[in-house]
Amino acid sequence: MNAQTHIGTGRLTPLSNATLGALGAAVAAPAYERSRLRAGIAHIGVGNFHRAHEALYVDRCLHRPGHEDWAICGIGLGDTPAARAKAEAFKRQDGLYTLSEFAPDGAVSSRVIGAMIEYLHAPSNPDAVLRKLSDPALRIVSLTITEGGYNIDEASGTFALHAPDVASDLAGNPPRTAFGFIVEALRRRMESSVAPFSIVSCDNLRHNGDTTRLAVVSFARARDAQLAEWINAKSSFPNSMVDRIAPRVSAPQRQQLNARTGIDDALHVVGERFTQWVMEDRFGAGRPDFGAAGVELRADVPAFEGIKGRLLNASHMLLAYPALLCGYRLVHEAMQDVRLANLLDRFMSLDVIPLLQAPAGVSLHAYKQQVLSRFNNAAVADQLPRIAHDGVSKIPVFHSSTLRALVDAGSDIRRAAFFLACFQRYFKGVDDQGLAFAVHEPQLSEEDRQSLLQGTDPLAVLRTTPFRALRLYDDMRFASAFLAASDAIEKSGTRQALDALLADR
Ligand code: CS2
Repeated sequence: MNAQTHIGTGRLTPLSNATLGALGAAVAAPAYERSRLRAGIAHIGVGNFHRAHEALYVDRCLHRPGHEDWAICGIGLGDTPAARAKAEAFKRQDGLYTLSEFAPDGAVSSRVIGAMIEYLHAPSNPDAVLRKLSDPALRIVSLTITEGGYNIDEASGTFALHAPDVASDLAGNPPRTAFGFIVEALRRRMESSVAPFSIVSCDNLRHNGDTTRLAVVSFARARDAQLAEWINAKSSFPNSMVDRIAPRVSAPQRQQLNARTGIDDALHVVGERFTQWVMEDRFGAGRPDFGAAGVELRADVPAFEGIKGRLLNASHMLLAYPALLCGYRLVHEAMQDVRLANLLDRFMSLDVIPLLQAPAGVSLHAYKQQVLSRFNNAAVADQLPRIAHDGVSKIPVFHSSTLRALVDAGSDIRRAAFFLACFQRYFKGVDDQGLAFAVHEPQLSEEDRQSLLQGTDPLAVLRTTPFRALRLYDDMRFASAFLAASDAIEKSGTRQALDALLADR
């Protein structure tokens, strides 16, 4: 292969182990010897977020001595043409890809991440995945399978054994879900007296480690009670708070960034410069020196999860629906609209912060300001449809505790009611100018979809499965604030409804 192609010649260098030594100065490359690495971590769900976050921390670890056994084996569960194309690209590029980070002033820095040394596409070869997860060298399994992917029924707080893919895995078919793979691999490990791996959730769930334990142990119990006990007693499930905004990368943006680095990378990912990972130090089977790589190992992770989910993620959701209705499609553009920026500021200051306990050393006011300025980062150009996606799974996670507390305490519920009224209107898929946007709600049940589309129940969204447990439709004060907000949006449009909300202090 000819690796001698350079920026300026118009030709880009293909990315693989063979070309790593020939990359230009515009990009940093791994300084460790990849051929000496072994996979100690398997990651299920290798999306943009994982590649811009955990893989970066692992890459830093691999630059330290004694870390050869901690590389990553990526595992993809998706069975779509796009998922297959991604698996092909990982193979072609030897698991290598570029990460470009944007500072608030627009400065870009790019580096090639070498942490992922293997990639297994599970639907093509489930046995290979089971073999990998049963390998004693594998000591951590981490997950980004989305907030809805844990199959927890919001109302009962239990793992939904009847979900179709879970039921198929439990019936003894080749696994399709993360739980099917993890539990079968743990069974093999138990049988051959190999210690279990630790399981690290990197999704934005409340108590994500405890939730993962609940899901894995419930799945195992449905197979074999003894196995469930073994996993519960021997495996570790550290809670962690993960944070980095990693937008989708469009084809033109990828081309532009590739032209800058001189690398023809089909898997280029981007992120803001900010990154944070706070994790409990509970790894029964060992871990890399995460602390040296910038991970904060602390015991008070739930407090961090609380502030991150209820301030940052909740504000993302609160921004996305009214902003889409106002006609915006990018986060930083919506933030230039002072109404929307004020809505977020007041929501965080007045509705959420009084309910939170700050972790030691953290100022909630400073945290709020940082969230606002991160959303304002124009270079990141995050997409509102990305945030709006799967609101049915995400809103309950990030907003339920706040909603519950505001209603119970008789506090001001107008911002919360306006938010949910915007969410209900969002299902129409048309903004205030009459322009259409796509609505992606993969977890919405058919029954809920029908009731939202019929439009006969003015409180429909409050009665959908994810919100039913909160019984907001039964709370007179909330229901009437919700109806008032829906009416105002209907009559005068989202902007004016928001103006009225903000004027009325
Ligand atoms: C976003 C998150 O998906 C979402 O709704 O809020 O992806 C967010 O960008 C990250 O959690 C930031 O850490």
